[in-house]
Amino acid sequence: MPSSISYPMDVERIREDFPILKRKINGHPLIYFDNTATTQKPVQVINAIKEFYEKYNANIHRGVHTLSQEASELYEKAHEKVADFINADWREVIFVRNTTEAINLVANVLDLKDGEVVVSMMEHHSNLVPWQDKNLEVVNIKGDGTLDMEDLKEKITKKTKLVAITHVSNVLGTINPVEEIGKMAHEVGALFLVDGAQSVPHMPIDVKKMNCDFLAFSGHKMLGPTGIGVLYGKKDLLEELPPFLKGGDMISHVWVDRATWNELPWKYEAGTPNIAGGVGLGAAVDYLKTVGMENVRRHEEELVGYALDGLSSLGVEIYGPEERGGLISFNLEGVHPHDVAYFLDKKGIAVRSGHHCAQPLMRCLGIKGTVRASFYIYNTKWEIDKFLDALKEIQYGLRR
Ligand code: C6P
Repeated sequence: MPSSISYPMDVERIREDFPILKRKINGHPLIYFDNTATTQKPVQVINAIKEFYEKYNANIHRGVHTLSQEASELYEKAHEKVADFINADWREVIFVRNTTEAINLVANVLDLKDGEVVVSMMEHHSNLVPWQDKNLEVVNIKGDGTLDMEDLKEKITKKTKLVAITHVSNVLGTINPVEEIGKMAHEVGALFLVDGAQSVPHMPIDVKKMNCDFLAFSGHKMLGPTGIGVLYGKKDLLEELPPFLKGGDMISHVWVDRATWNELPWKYEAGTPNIAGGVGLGAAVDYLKTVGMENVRRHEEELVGYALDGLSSLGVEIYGPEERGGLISFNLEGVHPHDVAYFLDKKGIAVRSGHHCAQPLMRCLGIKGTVRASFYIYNTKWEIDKFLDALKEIQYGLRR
């Protein structure tokens, strides 16, 4: 665990916590630039899960025996850690499987009939498809990859019931002005949902400051295990809305013909949850807090600036604005993105290629896909140099 939270971060020290970074891929040291898809896990998270199964495994809220009590406490503590991380009340933190499930939960419990849902052209399918059976308004993006705020102003009207926008685009890296968008939504009496899949892992997040009604994010994109994610919702709203899934643990009293609901957050956590996953996410949050989210953001800004300079000098096509999260989508003229990714893999470099679950955005950009390099706390400029060298090799091969 890093001991200090000063900047610059001790990246070499951080790297020691990630066993997978010692792996060689195709004879080369692994350079993992696919952090937007999922991040690697430090030993602290791996050990927290291992320790849970070795010492505390039991079902929660269902037994008076010691193990069940301990497991319940650990799981509840994980909610508290996540709540503190985003400045929420722990009862407002619902554990789900991932961002996708969090957004689907909201889509299933809100009554959006006779109203409109406003989304943007840069949404991931997970914040688009769940709304497609509602009346949809889609906000355009500008040539530089930022949200068209004039179009947004026009599309948020008295008919709007919900504005659902991504905080950071997983393709363009665009950081949307969520505080401003939230104000616009609330002015017309609409609710505001933020897809935080690409922001919560990478920058300080304060739900009170953002004033969102819902925030969705995934544990596996912030050092945590897969299968655990979060829906934050304002307490008053969650108390008022109906439950989504029904069954064990989400009830208070049950008769054969009716039931009453448990208090938050359990009202929205039906059935046996991913207890070990929750504990693992708690450990991930502990780790990120030690590093410091301001430091995470600064480190990524530095890496992304360095990579952008390098990529520009190679003359590749770069998508998205200058001011961005820690990811870059690009294309090499005349080479299919999958071929670039395949070549990079031969050098031990993992990037994602394709449409990145954002097909409408690809159509809007007039392309089939991109290559995407995305960074996190353990990445270095040395790795970016290796990545740029590999791209130069591809360009050299094309010229021959
Ligand atoms: N984007 C990517 O490689 P899940 O799969 O539910 O954990 O996250 C869905 C999701 C929602 N919104 C945004 C902005 C996202 O980036 C993602 C996941 C990954 O870009 C996997 S497709």
